[in-house]
Amino acid sequence: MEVGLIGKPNVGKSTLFNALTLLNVPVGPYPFTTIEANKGVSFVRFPCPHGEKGTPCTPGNAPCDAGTRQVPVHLVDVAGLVPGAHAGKGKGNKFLDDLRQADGYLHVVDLSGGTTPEGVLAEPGSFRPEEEVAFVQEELDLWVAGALGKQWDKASRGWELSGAKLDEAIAGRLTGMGINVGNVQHALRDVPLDHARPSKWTEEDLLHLARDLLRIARPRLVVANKADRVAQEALKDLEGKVAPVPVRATSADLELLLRRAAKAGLISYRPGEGKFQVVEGSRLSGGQQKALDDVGSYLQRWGTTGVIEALESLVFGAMKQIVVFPVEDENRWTDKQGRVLPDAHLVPQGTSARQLAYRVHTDLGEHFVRAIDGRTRRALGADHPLQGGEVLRIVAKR
Ligand SMILES: Nc1nc2c(ncn2[C@@H]2O[C@H](COP(=O)(O)OP(=O)(O)OP(=O)(O)O)[C@@H](O)[C@H]2O)c(=O)[nH]1
Ligand SMILES: [Mg+2]
Repeated sequence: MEVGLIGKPNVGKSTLFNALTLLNVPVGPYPFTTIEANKGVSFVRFPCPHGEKGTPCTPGNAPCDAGTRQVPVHLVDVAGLVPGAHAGKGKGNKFLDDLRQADGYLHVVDLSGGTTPEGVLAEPGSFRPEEEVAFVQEELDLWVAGALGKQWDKASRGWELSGAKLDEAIAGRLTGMGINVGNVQHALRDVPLDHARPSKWTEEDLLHLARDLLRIARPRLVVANKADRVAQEALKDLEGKVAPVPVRATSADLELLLRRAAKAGLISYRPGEGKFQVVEGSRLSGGQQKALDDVGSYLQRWGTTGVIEALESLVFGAMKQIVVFPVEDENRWTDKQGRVLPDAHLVPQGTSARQLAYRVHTDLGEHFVRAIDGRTRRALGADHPLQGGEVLRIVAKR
């Protein structure tokens, strides 16, 4: 699972990336600091079921922090996107190529309105964040419409003559973007078009279809960043204008500061908490003390920095992912080596037991016999839809 950080230049995508991964990629107060995409791993939180067993867990892929599993999510931070990017403006299509693998987007905007559409710093309040939401989305729509409509007349007449399946033919044009037949079928149901005569579809029709395909295949959440520079009314206003797309206010700058101070041992702080404590005996410089005071007053106004909540709302809300715990011993909840609850997997809601088996290992999927619920010990069939937090053993023929 990969999440793409998208948005116009200079809104704080790389700062957010650093805050979420604790990596150290360059950030700067001007457009196009990032050109080559940055990749890293972040975490979303999920309660660990080890307490039910009364034994500590032995995490492999997802560390357990005081009963909370940190489930990994891959992030990609790409170059900023300016109006006309789909046609090559700014860094053009480059960022689009880097986004092909992303399953969902955190769309970062400057809530303070202090950057031009090209990402040049301006007076706060001089630009409207909802306009960024609209133009960035439009660029993505045009990108997909471009791929969809390549030599459309010739191709669509060919399908009509050969009687090709429309959904498969269209999906075939978009596989490089990770859009599948199921997504196309869904979009074809939504958008009223004459399925027997695709050669009659207009450019506008193709744009509609592209727009719908992106909504289906790429859930997104608007990250209203630089919230430390504005009052809360700005968030309410933006929410009203971009609904039903979910919005979260963040200060990536302050979250980065907190996480780095915690890593340096100066403060104790857990991402997502509305407070931090200076570690006894840490010697803070005047500058550090002032920075932490500023964070404190921000937290009083906003509650938290909003950063981890933004990622979690995207993953668990918009992208509808759940966490499951495959084990090899349904009684002890261990793998073959005796490790307790070794793995936590993120899978889409509705994933079946057999689909999970395939994710763990192709062999396990192919030789799937049944699954066993680790709590009730009941057998679960191949089509059983997994539940969030489920602990289960997959039984396969040897
Ligand atoms: N006040 C404030 N400034 C921020 C925040 N997040 C980022 N910035 C600042 O915004 C500027 C741009 O940050 P970057 O992370 O480089 O932005 P970007 O979107 O990756 O920019 P490009 O790579 O050029 O597209 C830097 O000066 C950051 O310190 C925030 O939450 N609050
Ligand atoms: Mg950047």
